[in-house]
Amino acid sequence: MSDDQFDQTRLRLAIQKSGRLSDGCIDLLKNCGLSISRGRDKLYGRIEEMPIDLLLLRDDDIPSFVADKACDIGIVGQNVAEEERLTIQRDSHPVEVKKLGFSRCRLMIAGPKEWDYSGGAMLNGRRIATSYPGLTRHYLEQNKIDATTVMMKGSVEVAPRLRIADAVCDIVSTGATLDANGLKPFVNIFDSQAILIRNETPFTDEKQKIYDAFVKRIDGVMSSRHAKYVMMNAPRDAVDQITQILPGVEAPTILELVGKTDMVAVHAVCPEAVFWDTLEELKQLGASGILVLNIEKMMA
Ligand code: PRT
Ligand code: ZN
Repeated sequence: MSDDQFDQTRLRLAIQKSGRLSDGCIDLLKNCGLSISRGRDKLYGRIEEMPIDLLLLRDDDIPSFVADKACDIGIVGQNVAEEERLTIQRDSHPVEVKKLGFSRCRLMIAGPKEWDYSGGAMLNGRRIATSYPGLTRHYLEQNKIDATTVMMKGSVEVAPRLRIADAVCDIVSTGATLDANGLKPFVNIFDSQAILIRNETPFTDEKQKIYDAFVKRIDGVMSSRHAKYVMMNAPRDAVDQITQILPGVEAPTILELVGKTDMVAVHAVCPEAVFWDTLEELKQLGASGILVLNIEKMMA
């Protein structure tokens, strides 16, 4: 990598090279109005619109790269960040900046379908195969379950069939993988989604400015995800009641309608989802021509 690529005035962001986090990361960057140009080795990229460099890594390496300051920030599953925190000894671990709402999954203890699971005591004396020994042991200790863990890097779901273990503790999304392997989930031990992490050491002023601008763009994308722009015509004397019904709205914009004195146009940004019930209520208050539009970008 050239010196130019390791420019210290640019913020360095680690994302997964390819896998279940990468589409969500690319979409998030795209929605932030950022496009990526990738280096020839495909391990390095550059954001065109902001001074941000990208390192494309295996997800498991992202927390340590951020902890070691090889990268300033990273996007990783909470499961991987927490496993690293529980199993790797270091002076300081990366801190979670915010939840990003994609790559949601659960870490679950699962076992043979024929087990009639009646609680943690059933796991006493059993062996549990997992790629997450830290999180699994933490759960077992918290719940006073006397089971052992068997570390497996992949294909955890085959462990009971091969008699390597009695049960598994693995990531579950739809549950199809467990089902196809004759297993069923017993207990959810950890809810996960993609998170933004950073090294807790203060950045230089220059990097802090880039970081603030980047996080502000992410906030804009996150807050516009459920937000709607609502427009309607409404009786002037119903405006107060309408304002109360619109979720999260404090002060809508009121516009005059040419040639009408008793009716006005009401425009408002609703930060929360607008459901059909709300539209029905608005109609009952005399609103007409109600439009609910998606918002592409928003900045507070
Ligand atoms: O190559 P690299 O090391 O970067 O990637 P990886 O293979 O280790 O991870 P990857 O891309 O599979 O997952 C990255 C992150 O996505 C995980 O750390 C989780 O935070 C999140 N995630 C979300 C998932 C899933 N959903 C998921 N379904 N990670 C893994 N799975 C696997 C799970 O291990 C099991 O094998 O999918 C299977 C279960 O899926 P269902 O739908 O059948 O239940
Ligand atoms: Zn991985």
